[in-house]
Amino acid sequence: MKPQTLAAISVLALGLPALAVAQSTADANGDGVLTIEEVQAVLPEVDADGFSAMDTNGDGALDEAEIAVAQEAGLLPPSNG
Ligand SMILES: [Ca+2]
Ligand SMILES: [Ca+2]
Repeated sequence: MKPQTLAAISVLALGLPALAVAQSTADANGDGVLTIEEVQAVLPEVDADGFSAMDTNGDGALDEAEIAVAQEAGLLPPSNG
């Protein structure tokens, strides 16, 4: 195994929660929260009702905590999916 590979694995293991990776993938504008448009870009089957169910504080965007809850509830796929 090459040193670069080991370093990459260490970064993954120590640093980034898998959640942050998924969030950054879907977070098209990089503001740290997911709007319904950003969710639907990766999960077209999510409708307004589904989004509202995940947006527990009703601010129109999913923050990190809301995404985590949605993933635990099975409303969003796991971060590595
Ligand atoms: Ca965003
Ligand atoms: Ca919210």
